[in-house]
Amino acid sequence: MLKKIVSILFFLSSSVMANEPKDWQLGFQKSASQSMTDIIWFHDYMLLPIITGITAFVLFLLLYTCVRYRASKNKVASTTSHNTIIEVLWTLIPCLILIVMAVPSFKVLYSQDTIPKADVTIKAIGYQWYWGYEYPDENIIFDSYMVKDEDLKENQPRLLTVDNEVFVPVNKVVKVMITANDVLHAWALPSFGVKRDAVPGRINETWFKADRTGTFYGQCSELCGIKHAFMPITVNVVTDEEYNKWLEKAKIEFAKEDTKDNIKIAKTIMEIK
Ligand SMILES: [Cu+2]
Repeated sequence: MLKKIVSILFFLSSSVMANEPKDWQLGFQKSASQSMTDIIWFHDYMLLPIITGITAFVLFLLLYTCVRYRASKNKVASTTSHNTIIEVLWTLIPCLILIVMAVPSFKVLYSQDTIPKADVTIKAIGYQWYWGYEYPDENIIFDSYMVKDEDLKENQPRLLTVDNEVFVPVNKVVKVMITANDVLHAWALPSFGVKRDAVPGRINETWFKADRTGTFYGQCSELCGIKHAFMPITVNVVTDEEYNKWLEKAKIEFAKEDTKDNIKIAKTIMEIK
């Protein structure tokens, strides 16, 4: 029994440090961006206290009514049907609570919606059932498939590991353009506080600025078909140096083939002009 409790406590405490979901986890994954830090603050210090307060208050009212107005003590039922003061209060107080909640909520919403000048731009394309990535400024394009259970290496999490991972530099604004090629998907990364629908024929944009290095895991978050659960997202946040090294390698390995043609076309257009 003691062993079980210790192991649960261990899971709960270790889950706080993880960049991936853990067994027995409660609450959010540890934040890796200002946006997620704000979301966690909003949840922990605003929503939770309000929800707890309202639940406790309603529970108290129910219990009080059950005891105070029980049938054995109230042979003749009250015929009261209106009370102006109470009706005004139960309209006004919830309104005030909503207004108080709206302030930090809109702050987070707007900060997510306003994309600062991007240092790195990546494009994520949802397919049934994997993600395709492009670095439009770097001429890089690759597909990212989930690694099957039998091919997993040590310490690689099941259902979250991919063959080709996304690399981004730490403390840099990363703009993510998100679209899909077949059905609706959603590109979501809990630690960055990012989740946007991938819609065919349309480009959605979001951004994040990771404030620490590490490997971060996310999943497709829009039910997209039979293998919806098997198109994970892996993002490696690395130092500038490591990122540049990766870029060099990736530009060769994942080069978009038509570069030369594009340059030729561009030159021809310039000449005509
Ligand atoms: Cu999907």
